[in-house]
Amino acid sequence: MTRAVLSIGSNLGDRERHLRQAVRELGGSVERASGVYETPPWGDADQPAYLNAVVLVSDPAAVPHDWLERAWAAETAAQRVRDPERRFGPRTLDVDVIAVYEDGRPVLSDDPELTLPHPRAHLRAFVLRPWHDIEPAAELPGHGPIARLLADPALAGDVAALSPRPDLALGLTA
Ligand code: PH2
Ligand code: MG
Ligand code: MG
Repeated sequence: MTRAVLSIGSNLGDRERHLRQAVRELGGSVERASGVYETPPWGDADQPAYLNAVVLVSDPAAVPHDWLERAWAAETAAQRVRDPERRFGPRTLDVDVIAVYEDGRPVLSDDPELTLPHPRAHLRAFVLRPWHDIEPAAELPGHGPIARLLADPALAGDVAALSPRPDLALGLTA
């Protein structure tokens, strides 16, 4: 039995459709989807704004690596084209595995393909805020409660820059 926290984002094409498609691709494993936020691009500034959300998934049969494969499958289904020159560049759909729990315990991994928890999640307001909305008591393994991470003054500017988009619900919202 594994549970996972997935971050989904899109900043190319029909962004809302790509996020909805990600939820559809993840199918019956989806337990909850957060609301959608419009977020300024992190990393390369010269790209369009993102829509971001967080999805909680679980599957009695899935091993941790399965979530990475399902993330890639969803990205491929959204016709994502990878630009090896631009690691943080624009994309139709990005599905990142933020944390995985196996039988309730956090999975830690330094596999470069699937580093767990996600090595930059604690710095990303566009991950922490929607996750906190649907799981307020959650902890990011190794970093403590996400409520505390979100309250860090270093993140205040990024948190303030997130705009909720209640017009774009993905379904299964808490
Ligand atoms: N994803 C990136 C790079 N920058 N910025 C925002 N706001 N949201 C994202 O999902 C995002 C980003 C590469 O994964
Ligand atoms: Mg990403
Ligand atoms: Mg990614």
